[in-house]
Amino acid sequence: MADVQFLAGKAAEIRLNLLKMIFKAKMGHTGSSLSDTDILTTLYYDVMQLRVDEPDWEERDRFILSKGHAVESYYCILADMGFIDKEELNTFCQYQTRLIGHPNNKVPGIEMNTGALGHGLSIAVGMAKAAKMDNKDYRVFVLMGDGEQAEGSVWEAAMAGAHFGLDNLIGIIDRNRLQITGATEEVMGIEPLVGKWRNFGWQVLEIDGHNYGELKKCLSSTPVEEGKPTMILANTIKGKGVSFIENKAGWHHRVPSASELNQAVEELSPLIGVDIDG
Ligand SMILES: Cc1ncc(C[n+]2csc(CCOP(=O)(O)OP(=O)(O)O)c2C)c(N)n1
Repeated sequence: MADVQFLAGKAAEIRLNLLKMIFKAKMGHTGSSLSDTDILTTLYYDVMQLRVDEPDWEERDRFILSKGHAVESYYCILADMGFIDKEELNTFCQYQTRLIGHPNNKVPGIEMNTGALGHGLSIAVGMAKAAKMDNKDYRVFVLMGDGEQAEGSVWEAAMAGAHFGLDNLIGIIDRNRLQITGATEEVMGIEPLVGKWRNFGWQVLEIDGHNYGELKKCLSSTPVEEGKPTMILANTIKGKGVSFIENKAGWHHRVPSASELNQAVEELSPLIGVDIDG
């Protein structure tokens, strides 16, 4: 179990690493990755049962990054944990790299290729159903964007998850209220989101997606109700952690300049805890 201070320090380190990686590659989804860093950090360092030296361990919890464009936080966590070499982060988006701009399962620790929005939940439903059929205890976590809720296939999967009573399935929505071109509600209205998921037969929890205490408690206390899948609406800030990137749709896939990177380093460095390996 990781304490809250450890998670905060680790998340700051991941944010710093992903910004450096994007700066080097001259491409990436800056705002989207900073948005979900706290959720992924809590999942990977505190909640999920995994074996770094045995990525395909049969009993492992599964994770699907359905908002696959935000792959940078994911790669930086996998590298920090040891699934891949930290040096490999320098190859992000270069010719013939494994670390392309969206998750792919050639990378150890990644279950499934994603990037076209709206597919992750269907994949997760299949995995959770397979666990039930095989009498396995592992859980399946899937992270979606709030803009992604506009994809029709999300709702087919929502029906199936409830229909099959998949209480080993935990969806998380990174609810930063922005998508690629602007406010989610302006591009395609998705409210009332809580009511929609409840009416589709899911247990719905709403939390602060940057509060490690809330994330830890909520992500580890699933299933909330036997026979029902859980959907966690995590309220977040797109670009979280860097003042001039926060809450700006333009930073969805903007790359920081050298001086912007320096400013981000100044803001994030003090947050990296001394007990980083503890
Ligand atoms: C099927 C599909 N349509 C369009 C896109 C292009 N696209 C990439 S990211 C994005 C916005 C996603 O917004 P959101 O789900 O809110 O994620 P955020 O980055 O804000 O966390 C879009 C429309 C895509 N990847 N897949």
